[in-house]
Amino acid sequence: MTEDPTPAKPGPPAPSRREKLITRKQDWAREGRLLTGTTADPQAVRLPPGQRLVQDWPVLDLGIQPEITAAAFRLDLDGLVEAPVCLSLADVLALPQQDSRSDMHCVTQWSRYDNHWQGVSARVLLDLVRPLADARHVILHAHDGYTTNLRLEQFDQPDVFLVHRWEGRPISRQHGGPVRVLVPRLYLWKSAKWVRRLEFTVADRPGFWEERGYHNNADPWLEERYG
Ligand SMILES: Nc1nc2c(c(=O)[nH]1)N[C@H]1C(S)=C(S)[C@@H](COP(=O)(O)O)O[C@H]1N2
Ligand SMILES: [Mo]
Repeated sequence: MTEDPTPAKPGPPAPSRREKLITRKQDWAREGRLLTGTTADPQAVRLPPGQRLVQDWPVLDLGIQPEITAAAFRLDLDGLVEAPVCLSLADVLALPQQDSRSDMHCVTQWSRYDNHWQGVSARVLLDLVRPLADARHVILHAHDGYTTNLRLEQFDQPDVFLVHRWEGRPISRQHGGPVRVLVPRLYLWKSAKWVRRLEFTVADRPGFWEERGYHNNADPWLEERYG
């Protein structure tokens, strides 16, 4: 027997972990995974339909976990605002701080109760930059290229924060430290980790998962997982 002298043609490169994760989550959206077909009243039911409680805090992202040092951290708030600002970490810490307790709900099914946060309320940020009358949306941009979109009234809520501490400790790099956004009454993909910019706009602009089959509004009690 002789060996075939022609080397095997190289196939397409194997999909990366990131591509696999994106494909899997797009498949879930197409299949309507986890949908129970029910809704619940958040005043009456703490655990949204189809969710399961966990004790630990899972890590979910696209696999790039940028290291943002305290010295390098900058957050731009700009677009349709009267007073755009670029905040350093010291600037963020010099704004009024608040403690908050809230639950988290991830579209991959886990929910985690009673997280203790410390940070700056979205309302403090709104008072600082003063959105113009035609501002309707806030686009969140992150250091890993991730984006997500909120309506201004979803951002303008008492439990929405720029957070830098969880359970009394600085938020770890894997969970989006030094500073991430927290929007606890929406699925957690709306809470950008490693936030870099909050852009106020007149037009809506679907973010990374919203463009890939995930719901624009993302209310867990209405099972707005996909759409
Ligand atoms: N910058 C950035 N923020 C992100 C993501 C991401 O990939 N990049 N993933 C989102 C998704 S899909 C989820 S479920 C939560 C997970 O946050 P955690 O890893 O702290 O649990 O972060 C959200 N924010
Ligand atoms: Mo997610």
